[in-house]
Amino acid sequence: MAEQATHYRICPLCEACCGLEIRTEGAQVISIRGAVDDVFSAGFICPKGVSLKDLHEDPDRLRQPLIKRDGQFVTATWDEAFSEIERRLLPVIASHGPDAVAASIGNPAAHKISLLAYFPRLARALGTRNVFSASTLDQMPKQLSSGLMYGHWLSIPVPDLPRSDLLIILGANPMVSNGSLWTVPDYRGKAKAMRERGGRIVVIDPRRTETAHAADEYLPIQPGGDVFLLLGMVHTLFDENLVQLKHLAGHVNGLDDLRAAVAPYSPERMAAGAGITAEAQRRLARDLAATERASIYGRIGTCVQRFGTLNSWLIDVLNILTGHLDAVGGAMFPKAAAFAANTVGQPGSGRGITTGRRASRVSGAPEVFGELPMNCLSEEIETAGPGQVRALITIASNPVLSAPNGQRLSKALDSLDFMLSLDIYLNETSRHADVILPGLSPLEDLHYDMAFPQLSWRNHARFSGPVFAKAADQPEEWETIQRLAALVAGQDWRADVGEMDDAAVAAEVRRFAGAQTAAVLAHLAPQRGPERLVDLALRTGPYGDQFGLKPAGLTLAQVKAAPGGIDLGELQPRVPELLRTPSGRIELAPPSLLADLAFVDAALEQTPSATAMILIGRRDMRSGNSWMHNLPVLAKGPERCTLMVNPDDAERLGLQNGGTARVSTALGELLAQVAISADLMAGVVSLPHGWGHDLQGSRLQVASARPGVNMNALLDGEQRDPLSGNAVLSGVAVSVTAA
Ligand SMILES: Nc1nc2c(c(=O)[nH]1)N[C@H]1C(S)=C(S)[C@@H](COP(=O)(O)OP(=O)(O)OC[C@H]3O[C@@H](n4cnc5c(=O)[nH]c(N)nc54)[C@H](O)[C@@H]3O)O[C@H]1N2
Ligand SMILES: Nc1nc2c(c(=O)[nH]1)N[C@H]1C(S)=C(S)[C@@H](COP(=O)(O)OP(=O)(O)OC[C@H]3O[C@@H](n4cnc5c(=O)[nH]c(N)nc54)[C@H](O)[C@@H]3O)O[C@H]1N2
Ligand code: SF4
Ligand SMILES: [Mo]
Repeated sequence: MAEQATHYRICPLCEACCGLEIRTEGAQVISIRGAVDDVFSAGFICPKGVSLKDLHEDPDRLRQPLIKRDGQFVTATWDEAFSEIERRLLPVIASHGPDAVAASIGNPAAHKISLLAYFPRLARALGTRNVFSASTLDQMPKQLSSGLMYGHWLSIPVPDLPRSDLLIILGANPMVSNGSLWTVPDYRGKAKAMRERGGRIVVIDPRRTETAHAADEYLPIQPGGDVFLLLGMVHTLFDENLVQLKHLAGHVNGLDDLRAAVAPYSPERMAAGAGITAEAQRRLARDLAATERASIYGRIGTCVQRFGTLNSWLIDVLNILTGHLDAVGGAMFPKAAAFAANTVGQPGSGRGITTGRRASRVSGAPEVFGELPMNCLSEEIETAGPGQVRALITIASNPVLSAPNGQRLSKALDSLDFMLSLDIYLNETSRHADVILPGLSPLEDLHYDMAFPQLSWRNHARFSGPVFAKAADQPEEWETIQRLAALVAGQDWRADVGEMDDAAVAAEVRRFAGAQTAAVLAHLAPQRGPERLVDLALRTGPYGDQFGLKPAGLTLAQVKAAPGGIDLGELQPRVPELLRTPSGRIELAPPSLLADLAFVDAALEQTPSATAMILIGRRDMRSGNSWMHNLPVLAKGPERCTLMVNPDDAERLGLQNGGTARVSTALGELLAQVAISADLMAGVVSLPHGWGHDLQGSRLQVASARPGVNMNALLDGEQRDPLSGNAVLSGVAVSVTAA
């Protein structure tokens, strides 16, 4: 009989980062459960966690490199694949320069230290301005507003739910998404406990979501109307003398500028645009001000809009003006054990952030956080001239489905001189590649979250090792990226990859350790790869042992020795220590944001079309963006790619429950199954994203059997928030008829 074992493993499938207990017998997974002893997630798991078994076993998951020969993919050795990349990619760089190669990095990279920690090395080696990521389909507005206000891109406050008495949720559905820019496993349980002790949750959303059903109050909002609501609320705080900075007094700049800027936006003037009465706006502002432990939290619904950055800013402004930012029970800043820029350098002030250090070639979109808007990728490939993108590297990125107008991108990808995908599937995007290099199964990979402890409901440090050994000849993804970095830099990619890593780490350590470099490296030996980076970051981090200077401090060895992780306690106030603005204060009125208000005035003048329906997005518990529909345990059950329609609209439009609707825009049309639901506000329809698995050339047996439709095929890709470059993915006018 094969040997049985129990493993601890952090789930990489969403931001909740649950600790899982995985029981195995030989090479088989017998069970996957929430790890009860996990200090952070305490036994929580969702259906996706269980699907790690299916993912590990999925026959479609790539285990060997593929090379396209005469239009057909054939399996290849790693050496053959790298030789092909060398043969095809280097001439592009040699003839057309670094900007001719673009890179697109996708959502799973945020969950994989192998990708997240090593991608910067590849980007640097490429030296291209054309770096794109899922961030501009998602949270870039929040990162920009946080950067402008607090001085770093990842200083993002999260609700301190366990100690809160009022939480206002705007454009987020944590009951289904399991939280975003807020790492909060078991939101449901935490919300229930909070309400049982007298706390209140208010949800504002165009759809009465699962989160709204488990809240005390639900308010429908006009899609895209958030900026009006938020301005009306901020206006109310000044108008009714409710501003109380409390502990933040002396730590903010720009209060008078802010007061003047919001003066024109009375709730009465905002009501029509928001679809929320002036009285309700005022009451929300008063409740927030009058409740001692409270906060407002907004997520993707507030970001994927024209005014995403203004929304993200105004949400924090509300928390600041009511004294709830950085206060117990309010919106607080986590203090991560490793990798957080807001824990390094001089506490209390810094260089702040800059944007627009370069611009995209075709549209002139400014660089934000080192990236250009994903919406610009197609035009950069299509438009001839110096700097034209002729080669693309995608890394865990599926923009053909996840970005607007994937049909246009598909055509553009076919015109490239060379395309390389680092991906575990042959799917809608990677089918366009000339070479595909697969990563490991999550069960063969180690795990340490670089990003999410900076967004977590509680401070902690956790690590998990591989459950199964990987195949001997398959590289870890950091090795693949490190080797690629050498290749594009014109170095010998056949050299020892561990030594390449040694050289890169030595250079990084030298930058802060100077003469101590050798001593620091000796402390970290013999570790390599991500483990060495984690140990370095933990030990030099805010709880670290500082290589022996603080003997009780954290090391990776200690974290490894605690299978359920190490708890680092409740969130603590961090202002001014966390600030990295040049002023050393919170910037309440960044000029670029105030300037954007002029466009709010223009938007107020617009009259909505009387006939169009407004399309919004939706997430489903059993999905993860565009790539988990191939896992049988998630794919079973009723059709989930449905068009939700309010009963009155359905009657008016002649739509039947279970019938088919034709949804169209100038760009295209699709046919979707109708699901009539009183949860949706009148005039609004909802479709999930990440579907449309019927494109030729993919290898997704399960997903292609029930492909669903791609809502992003209706979006033109020209609409974005000009400040952050984020795409508009919700609140788009469509025509809906019975089919
Ligand atoms: N099960 C599952 N979980 C996931 C994912 C998944 O695909 N499936 N994806 C993961 C990812 S990558 C992310 S970024 C997170 C996102 O996490 P959340 O932000 O919680 O995601 P959504 O469920 O899309 O919630 C967005 C809400 O905004 C609402 N909305 C749409 N338009 C507007 C608007 O104009 N104004 C307002 N106020 N609300 C609006 C929608 O109705 C929806 O309820 O989820 C993560 N978790
Ligand atoms: N209309 C609409 N569109 C949206 C959204 C929306 O709400 N509405 N949400 C947006 C959001 S929030 C996001 S984050 C983006 C996500 O969009 P993307 O960043 O494109 O991410 P996914 O769709 O999750 O696709 C992930 C890709 O990574 C591959 N992959 C999975 N695991 C691994 C691995 O371990 N290694 C490698 N190398 N590859 C792997 C998968 O096969 C897949 O090709 O979608 C956005 N698109
Ligand atoms: S909530 Fe997210 S992290 Fe937790 S088990 Fe589900 S997919 Fe994994
Ligand atoms: Mo996302």
